[in-house]
Amino acid sequence: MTILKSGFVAIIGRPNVGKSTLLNCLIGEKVSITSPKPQTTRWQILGIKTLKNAQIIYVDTPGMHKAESRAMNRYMNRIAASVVQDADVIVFMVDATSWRQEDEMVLTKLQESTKPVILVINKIDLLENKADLLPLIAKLKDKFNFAHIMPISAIKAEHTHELEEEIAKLLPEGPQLFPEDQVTDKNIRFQAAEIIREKLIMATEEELPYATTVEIEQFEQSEKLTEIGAVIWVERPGQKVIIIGKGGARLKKVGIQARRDIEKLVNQKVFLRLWVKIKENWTDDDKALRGLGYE
Ligand SMILES: Nc1nc2c(ncn2[C@@H]2O[C@H](COP(=O)(O)OP(=O)(O)OP(=O)(O)O)[C@@H](O)[C@H]2O)c(=O)[nH]1
Ligand SMILES: [Mg+2]
Repeated sequence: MTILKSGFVAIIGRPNVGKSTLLNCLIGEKVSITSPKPQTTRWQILGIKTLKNAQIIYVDTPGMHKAESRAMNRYMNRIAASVVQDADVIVFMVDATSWRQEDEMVLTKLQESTKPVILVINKIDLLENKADLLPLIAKLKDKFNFAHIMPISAIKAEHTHELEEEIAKLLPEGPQLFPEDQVTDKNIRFQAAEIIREKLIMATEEELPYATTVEIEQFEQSEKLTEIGAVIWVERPGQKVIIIGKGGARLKKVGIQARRDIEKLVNQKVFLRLWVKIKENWTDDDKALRGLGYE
């Protein structure tokens, strides 16, 4: 195999437009968690795609949102901004069904970039009439000189192959940067924590998805079994009560769902133990954030 082109492709946009769904679709594996709730992704996550002549390194990012006061939100916005700076190609993703102020904010940040930007309009499967896209396209064409404008559906893999072809054309010349069988930069431990967080986000409402993080305390793999002990950190005693649920029902459900997904990931039986603990105000405490892996 001869790799002639390689580079980093930042996938950016406001929360919930479908960035992580696109990453998983392009890689053909679940490397980044997704949910119907905004601000799901909190880290930069690489999805590595090795083609015959090129290696594309997609970078999933936290959705950029209005600067909030909490340290956690500042951290997420900072990651997204730094990924943009280091990228060779930028995929700016918006939702075909709604243009918001936060989209405008992301676009403003892109004005400074000298890299090619592809506008990806996602969720076109939700449109009754594809012609409904035309006003949005016309408006955005006026605002920025995009390298391409591509309407897609990440969830149905519609036009995602064409998107990849256009991305590959824009990559700079370069060597193979990762082994060809590697699909992400994250290890199984990280992915297990993320799977638990995804199930928690799905099982909780209102502010709770944003007040939780998962820390793997024990991770032991033997020939037949992976044993995992994880702590779910929350900010307040009331949140702990909610996550545990009546008679432990909610925590049990989260554990069962997470275990099933982790078993698929490691291809063997998993024994998963979950604890819920309180670290007051961790989302707004820089030191606590660093301690929990947000660096
Ligand atoms: N109908 C439809 N839904 C989609 C599509 N792509 C993503 N979604 C849904 O949109 C929601 C958000 O998807 P994510 O991939 O988590 O969005 P994200 O941009 O990564 O969100 P953050 O990580 O919060 O920034 C999920 O419920 C997805 O299933 C699509 O093409 N069509
Ligand atoms: Mg995401």
